[in-house]
Amino acid sequence: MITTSGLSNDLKQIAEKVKAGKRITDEEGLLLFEKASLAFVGSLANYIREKLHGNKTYFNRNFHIEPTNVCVFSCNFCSYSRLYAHRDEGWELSMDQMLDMVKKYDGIPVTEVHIVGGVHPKMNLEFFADLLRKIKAHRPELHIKGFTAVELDYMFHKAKLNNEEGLKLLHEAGLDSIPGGGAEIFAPEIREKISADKVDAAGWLKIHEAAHHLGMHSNATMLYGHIEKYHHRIDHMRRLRELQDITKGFNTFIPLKFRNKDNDMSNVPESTIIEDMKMYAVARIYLDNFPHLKAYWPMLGRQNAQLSLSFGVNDIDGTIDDTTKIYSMAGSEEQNPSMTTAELVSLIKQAKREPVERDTLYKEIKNYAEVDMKEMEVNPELN
Ligand code: V47
Ligand code: SF4
Repeated sequence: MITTSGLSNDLKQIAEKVKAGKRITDEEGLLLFEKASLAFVGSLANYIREKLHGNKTYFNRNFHIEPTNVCVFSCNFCSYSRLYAHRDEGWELSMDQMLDMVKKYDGIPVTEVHIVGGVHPKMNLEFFADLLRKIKAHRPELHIKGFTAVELDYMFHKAKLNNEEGLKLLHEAGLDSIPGGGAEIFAPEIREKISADKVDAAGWLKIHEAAHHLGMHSNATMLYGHIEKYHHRIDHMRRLRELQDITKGFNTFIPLKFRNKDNDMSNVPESTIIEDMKMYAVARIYLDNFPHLKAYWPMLGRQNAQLSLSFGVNDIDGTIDDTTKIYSMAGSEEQNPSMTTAELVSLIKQAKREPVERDTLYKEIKNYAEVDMKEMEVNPELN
């Protein structure tokens, strides 16, 4: 229920729009950030979330491969990468090491591998196409979500291919979908200050558009809570909403909270939990054409991810199994991000939501609403 008594007329109008299923404008989005209480945006976001998904809260069983943290770029917020000149301080996985990581999951019912890393000048398109073919030869049904638009842009330029040619080649080699990373903040006046040298907004959007035209789905992120202003966040989401109107290829929007440990922006304070929840809620209200909103728990911490389920979020990513370092290196409280299925299910149930295991494209695999937690502890199939 949304109560509107005591609200100013402009906020009342937004509530009326949301109740009628109408799209809000940029100005209204900005007003929500600037003027609305957390309780108000939360109730609107929750109304939309429950209209779309009821109590269902999705997660998947996944693991990451981070091929390298050596990177030709130098984003100021990144705690993870090492420049090529300092590559002895970083890691570079060989083909065999990466295939061994996949083989470690033989017999374990994971459905997705997420491949993401630094942009290494020697790991080129052919190398990654080969990796994809080898993963698929070993485990054809495993969904490969791989390579941010930043990694793809660099690979395609080096291989002298356009986006369509490069994506087609990788898709044929086994790439199923594209993660949402590298978007940061699209507005050039902020992008130039935090990640000046990598693909710009237009380039990021073109890659996702080309992927959607090839029938591949993708996600979109936004790095928030640093030097950007609210209007930059709205600008970012507007560009995504416009592309989604055309292609309908985005599955999920993932706001990523800036973490400030050990990077060149360590002097910038991190956002408060109120700001974080507001970010999720406004995203749920503004991005009316995005089916899903994800809280990525390794970055936000599991308790805050749980809280976000009351602020529009209907997905908390997956088991991860301690296979990512991006956030632990940036200061997340999740130093060894790994959750069993039982832990994820219990986290969702504590928030009085309905845990549903999904695949990457949101096909439902199992609804855990009626599964007894005691049975989960003793049945390895459910863990
Ligand atoms: O683009 C790097 C972010 C992203 C920091 O598609 C940081 O399902 C906060 O995109 N503080 C890569 N964020 C990770 C990513 C992702 C993660 C989970 C799921 C999906 C998906 C995509 O990590 C980068 C950047 O925005 N990042 N450093 C930092 N200090
Ligand atoms: Fe490289 Fe990505 Fe880190 Fe930027 S965020 S320096 S592109 S690894």
